[in-house]
Amino acid sequence: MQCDYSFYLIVDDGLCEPKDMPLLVSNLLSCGVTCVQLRMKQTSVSTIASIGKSLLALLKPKKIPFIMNDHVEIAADIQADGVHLGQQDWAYAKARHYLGHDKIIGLSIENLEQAQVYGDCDADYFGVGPVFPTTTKRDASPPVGIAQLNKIIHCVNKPIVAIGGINKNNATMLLTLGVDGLAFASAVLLSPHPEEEAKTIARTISLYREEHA
Ligand code: TZP
Ligand code: MG
Repeated sequence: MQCDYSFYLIVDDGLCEPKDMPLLVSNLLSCGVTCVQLRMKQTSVSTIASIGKSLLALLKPKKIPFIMNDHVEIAADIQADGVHLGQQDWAYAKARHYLGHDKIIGLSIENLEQAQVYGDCDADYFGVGPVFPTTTKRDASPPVGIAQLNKIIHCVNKPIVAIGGINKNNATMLLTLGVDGLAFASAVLLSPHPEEEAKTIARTISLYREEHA
């Protein structure tokens, strides 16, 4: 499935109450978000499935892909557009076999060695990070940093989404480096004005794209 990863919003239950997620996402639908991941680390499986269904119902009419973090079976059950898998989650080949080739599968890449190991697999994208320090992911590996991210970009032939500590101030620098997408969690979810923040981020990305079309 084709996906525009440029403004990849992560809706995380460490930053937003599950019951508030549908309204949050609904408010952000017209603010330039291009894909949405639901990341639930402290919520029951039944609630994850029901919030996932609600978000999917909002996103589908707007043709914004919905990606489920970790939970391959829930993703299949609710017909999400894809899953995002970390190094500790389902093995990539098992998830691909389970979901088939029509679904998006993203893999977390934490360093250059992992990029080299997984570089040839047919995952749809790599989520590389944390690029910068972040408190959103509690068990985050050491920050990748700009120099290592640059090496990863040059050794991998698939879309790269930068994740971890991304905000409107470092977005243009990362796009200039050559990433295809930017993942934002706290920058949007913890903003006092999430819609304004999302619009500013979307404008920053559009401006970069127009200047480099
Ligand atoms: N994986 C690597 S860093 C991260 C995840 C899920 C958290 C990103 O959140 P934030 O708030 O945008 O740094
Ligand atoms: Mg995971």
